[in-house]
Amino acid sequence: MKPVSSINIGSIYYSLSIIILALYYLYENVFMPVGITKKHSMGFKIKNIDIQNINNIELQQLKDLVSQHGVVVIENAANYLSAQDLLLFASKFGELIKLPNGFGFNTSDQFETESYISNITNIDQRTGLIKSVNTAEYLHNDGDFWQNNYIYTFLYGDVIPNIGGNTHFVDLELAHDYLYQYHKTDIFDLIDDKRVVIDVNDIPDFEGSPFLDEFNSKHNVARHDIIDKHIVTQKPVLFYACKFAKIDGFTMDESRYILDKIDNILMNNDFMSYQHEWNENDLLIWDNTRVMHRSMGGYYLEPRKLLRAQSRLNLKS
Ligand SMILES: O=C(O)CCC(=O)C(=O)O
Ligand SMILES: [Fe+2]
Repeated sequence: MKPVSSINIGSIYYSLSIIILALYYLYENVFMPVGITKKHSMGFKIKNIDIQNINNIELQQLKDLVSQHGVVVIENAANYLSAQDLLLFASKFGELIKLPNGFGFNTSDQFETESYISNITNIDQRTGLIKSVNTAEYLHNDGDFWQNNYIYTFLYGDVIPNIGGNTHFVDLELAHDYLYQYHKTDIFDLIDDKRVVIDVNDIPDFEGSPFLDEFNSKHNVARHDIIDKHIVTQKPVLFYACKFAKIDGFTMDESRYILDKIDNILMNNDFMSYQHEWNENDLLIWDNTRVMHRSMGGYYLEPRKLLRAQSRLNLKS
């Protein structure tokens, strides 16, 4: 007869493996819709990387991680990252992108009309007072008005509120797969060969900015395939910019109807989402052709300040 203790250990192992198998089954079959496979998790976390002295090999590894995971989180990126440090880092990925100040966000320098850095904040840069903001609280892709929209955003956590203030991301590869699998006739087939049309002149906060004159002299209205192929992964991805966009060939009402439907699906499917809970000194890097994002608000009058830079990678023609 076996000693009592070995029987117990054996049965504990057995029970544990049953529980693990059951949890895995639940994850794959209940939380993940049938037929959809999660390849990589968004919000892939990296620690201990000296971003101020990054070498070319590490840089390439980071780019690959961003393409695969959509969003990469560098935790405790530095003791403190200044706007200049952030720009230097972002410039190593590609060409820095200048934007008009305004856009609901405060500029780093109130006298500049354009800058490479945006302060995503509710702190009035002149008075220091906190104001209520709800900018960017809907799913969108930064830089959608550029035809060449292969743009990375770099967002650094400077002042983090005690409540709320998370950033929500949606994986556009999984979103594509889900629409294809579960909404083939009512949605996917309607948008399969369609493009969204994005006109920079429609952005209210850019109105009157000299940026527009320069932009209009060099660029046309941007048109993006709604069902696209990612430049690096070569996997199909969804791209609709935001639910307010116009679809080529559809009226504004028709566009709104279909994009609302898609947006609701993306907003209500946790398996394709990642919600980033900010810590001070986090640095997020995301690929705007791979994920959508939005501010989740909910920080009321708690101070919040994130520093943002953008750069365009030079793979797309
Ligand atoms: O405030 C946030 O969480 C996101 C802001 C945003 O959309 C951006 O930085 O592009
Ligand atoms: Fe954004």
